[in-house]
Amino acid sequence: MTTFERLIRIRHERGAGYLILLDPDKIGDTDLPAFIRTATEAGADGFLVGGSLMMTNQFEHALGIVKRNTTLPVLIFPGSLFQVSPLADAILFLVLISGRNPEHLIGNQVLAAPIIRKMGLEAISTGYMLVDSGKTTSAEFMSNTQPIPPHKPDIAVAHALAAELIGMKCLYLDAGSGADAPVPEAMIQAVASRCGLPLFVGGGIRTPEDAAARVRAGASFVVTGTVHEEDGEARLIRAFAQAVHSTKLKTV
Ligand code: 1GP
Repeated sequence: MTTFERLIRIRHERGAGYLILLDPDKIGDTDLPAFIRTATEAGADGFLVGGSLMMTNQFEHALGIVKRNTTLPVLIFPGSLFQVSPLADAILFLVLISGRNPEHLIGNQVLAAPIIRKMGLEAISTGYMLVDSGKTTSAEFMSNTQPIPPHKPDIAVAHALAAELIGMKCLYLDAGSGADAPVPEAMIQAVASRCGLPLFVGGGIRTPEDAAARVRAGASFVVTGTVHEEDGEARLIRAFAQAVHSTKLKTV
């Protein structure tokens, strides 16, 4: 079974999946092996590893630790071309469709594709959309793109449909790591109801209630990162996992 199929099965069996993002730059003094084991036992469904900016050379090292301490899917969430490694189960092959920067639409993909193929790494084609949250996030600054205005769900829908028609496998709506506010429910609802692709939602999700609201609106996978840098306790991870797994999609 491919990693993508594993993710789809998780979503099917649990209603929605709960993924934890680890930014190797921000792990700092965290006891990473212990955190990964705790998160695995507490009900997370997988891990994303990556960041918009790498200030350390810890990427592959961190990836190896994550892989050695969990049997859950481990995916690269690449912030740059430097974040490619055969140690992961798969890579979200991001196309920054919300932007108009050719490097993030095709340039970097052309550079990375031969290496990814050579590594035998599974690539999951992902239409990636940045959504404005009021303050400039690292992803927005580093990608030199303009995010989608949060009160314009139709713009997100049109981008999502384009990704679907092009043949991408999934979508990611991201307010950016550490965003002041998560992606609005109305935008998630609009995209999920008009487009059939699995939908990752992340950025600025700080409470289990925030996560549940995103599942209710139609998120297939909820991603949290920053909150665990502040509180790495099992209790919080369990609360997020429970909120994601027990919430049902709201049908209108
Ligand atoms: C960012 O979606 C991820 O790309 C996670 O965001 O760090 O704000 O949880 P946070």
